[in-house]
Amino acid sequence: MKSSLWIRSGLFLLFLAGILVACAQARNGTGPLYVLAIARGEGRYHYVGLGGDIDGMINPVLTAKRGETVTVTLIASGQGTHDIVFVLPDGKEVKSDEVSRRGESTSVTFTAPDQDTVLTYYNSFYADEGTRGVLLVGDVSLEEVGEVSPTQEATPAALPPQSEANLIVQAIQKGGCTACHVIPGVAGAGTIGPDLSAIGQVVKERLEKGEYTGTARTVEEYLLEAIQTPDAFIAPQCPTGPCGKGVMPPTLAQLLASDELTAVVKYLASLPGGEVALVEEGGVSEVEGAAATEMAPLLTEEEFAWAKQTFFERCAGCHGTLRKGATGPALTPDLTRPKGTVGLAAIIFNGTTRGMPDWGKQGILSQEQTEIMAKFLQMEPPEPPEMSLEQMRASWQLLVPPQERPTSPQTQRDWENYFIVTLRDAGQVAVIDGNTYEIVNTVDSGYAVHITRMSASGRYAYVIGRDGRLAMIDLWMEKPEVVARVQTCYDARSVEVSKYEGPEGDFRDKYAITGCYWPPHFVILDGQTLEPLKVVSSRSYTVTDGSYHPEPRVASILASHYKPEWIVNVKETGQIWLVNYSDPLNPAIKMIGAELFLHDGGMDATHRYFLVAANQSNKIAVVDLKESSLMGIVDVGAVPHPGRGANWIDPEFGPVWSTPHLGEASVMSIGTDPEGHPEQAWKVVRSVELPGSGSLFIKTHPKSRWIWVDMVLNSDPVLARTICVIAKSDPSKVYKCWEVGSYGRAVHFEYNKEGTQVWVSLWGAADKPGETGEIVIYDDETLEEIARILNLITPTGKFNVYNTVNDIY
Ligand code: DHE
Repeated sequence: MKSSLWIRSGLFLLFLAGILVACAQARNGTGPLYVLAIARGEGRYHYVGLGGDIDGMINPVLTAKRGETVTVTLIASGQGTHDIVFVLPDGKEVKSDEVSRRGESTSVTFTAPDQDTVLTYYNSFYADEGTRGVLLVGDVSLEEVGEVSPTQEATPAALPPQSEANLIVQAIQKGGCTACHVIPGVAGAGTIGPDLSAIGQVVKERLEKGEYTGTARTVEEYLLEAIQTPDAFIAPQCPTGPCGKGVMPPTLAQLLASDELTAVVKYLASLPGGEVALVEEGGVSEVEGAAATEMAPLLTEEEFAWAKQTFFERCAGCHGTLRKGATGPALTPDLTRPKGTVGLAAIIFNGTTRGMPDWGKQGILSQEQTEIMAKFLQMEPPEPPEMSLEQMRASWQLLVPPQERPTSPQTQRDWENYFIVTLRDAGQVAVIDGNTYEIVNTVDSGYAVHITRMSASGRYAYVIGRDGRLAMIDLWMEKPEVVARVQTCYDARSVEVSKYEGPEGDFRDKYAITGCYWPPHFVILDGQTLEPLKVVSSRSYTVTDGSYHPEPRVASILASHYKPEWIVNVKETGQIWLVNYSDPLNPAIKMIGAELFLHDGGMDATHRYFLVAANQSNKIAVVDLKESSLMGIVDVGAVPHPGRGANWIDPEFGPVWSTPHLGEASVMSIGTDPEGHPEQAWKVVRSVELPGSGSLFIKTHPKSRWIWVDMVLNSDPVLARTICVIAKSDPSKVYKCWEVGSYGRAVHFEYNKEGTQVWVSLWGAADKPGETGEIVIYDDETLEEIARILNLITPTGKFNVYNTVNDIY
């Protein structure tokens, strides 16, 4: 299975190379063994080093001691016929066999001369194209190359110059700069920060016109300041609107050595114009990029298995299991290979301001692991398996059948004021008494629990893990326990229940539904037992150009109060499905075309309208649940992320629903009252600036004076643990911001049943005793801290029973 998959995905070459590199390692002591592959870039062939110090280098410089046995193995790419020829000092040549078929290999072995010298190697089929390099024997250095033999004269120009050009490209890739910017000569074209194609000229004009307000006097000083203290001056225009504070990571300068920093500044100052020199003289970045598009780096089987699992657990949520992108950008090899291992690893390590977590800085992935992941991302994505209804049934466990459960609440506690708190990295949820703050029970649920929703009566809590495992907890028990379990997919984010009661029937506590990322489907379950009843694929065609999408993931699901319907948001096709559950084995589905990348959303205060973020499209789609129709699509800021949003009455514009953003530092409010305030309906009526971007959640309560908002994914650790409140009476600005703790990230809010207290999670690290995480409880009236529930393992989402049942937010 594995080898056929590899061959299908074109990885046979890597497999072969892996064996050869392994052989090379096994031969240590008998002299160097180098592995070179053939790659094509800029319309020419090149040798590319595989493994060791020459990994990824174009026409690498090889070295050997005097008299050592040198073995060089060549692997064909499947295009053209190739060989490798070494020219000895006496003019004789050591020539390999020809190779042409993809993965075919040949080796040459010879004894290095017993003198300091330089040997040229070249490809006899493409000698004129610069497919050549050198082997340095003994103590000879690269600078001495050039006068040894006529064949070697041409060599230095074809080498990857250890020159400034190389340094610049590598430094820019190390900083992951092209993840956010366009920088000529370096692969990648980010659209978060300004396009730097002419930055030298732009800065010059900016300094002359007096637009600039920092302390720099020259273009170089300006650029250095922009890297070292990015917020000293904010450039006016970014590709998606005005540039924001706190977006460019201040840590970049620490990542670069001083010579790298100087080279990058000098290069940027030379733009436009300097880029020609970079590409032509160095010839490195484009060549490397082009070569890399045909060659993926190597991973051992163990590294591959680790990367595959880690990607699934940590990355697939945003980038898609097949890496076709959604909340995060697509990561298919055509896009990742030009960025190269260094560039990708830098992004993985440092994160980006558009919400990519800084896995390295957080200590979750080591430098070495980020590099393995960077290499994995340049390979074809392995396709995970499907899951049938029969397989789901096989996983189903009815631990306590309905007839054996209590018929009335067995607890004296106010169970409707329980909070079900996700303990993300423990794979558990804590049931916490909202009156006493006692942990009533901690129950095992799925891996990296995502959300909890309550049955319409509130009695049952349904907890979904990222691994698609669903656990159902009976809150009427003295000590709430899991009464049923099932796995409906391998990767899930959403669960909801049937809430409708009306002329079409009473469906309360009858059904549940899970929404899956992989396989892309939703599953209808018996709400009392979790028996899987029906699976429906979400594979379909996009609303934009009608193209087929193989992995349209099911994002948020909400239960309508108007009809026996679930609102199922299909991310990559941009369709909002209204799924009628009155006949769950034969569900009628109304497909409403909305916008690509639907993610999370909630209802307006009347529960008639549903607002959902099409996050990478920077839009909010609005559906009328009474009329089952699309009301509009509203342009908002970069990457809206409302959670379920926040409903409140704006003093000027009436009822509004608000969303913060991942990609910009703002909270935007949309009018939701088409009858009372028709002018404002489905338009952004207000935008409030936050101290930073990276916000995931917002919350309020009808009784509250405040709107609470986090900045959990901000790359600045202080902002990431800071929360802010906006006063409803003066919503033009943030009223107050403060740090929730001295470590971790502050994330997600929930009110108690009375609407008088706000719970905030401080999301720590599971392996840091004392800093694993806590819940901080505030008095909503005074904003004073009331209590802390300490030593919880990575608490994230919290769901109050009463508020979740009644959609209060
Ligand atoms: Fe979530 C809601 C998906 C990352 C905590 N998250 C949702 C929903 C979706 C979703 C589709 C809406 C469910 C619904 O209403 O039916 N989340 C995703 C992702 O794809 C993403 C971006 C990446 C991933 O790999 O999962 C992601 N989410 C996170 C986190 O990193 C958070 C902060 C911590 C965690 O659990 O990993 C996180 N998501 C939450 C929470 C909610 C949520 C707390 C529910 C908010 C609410 O109040 O309803």
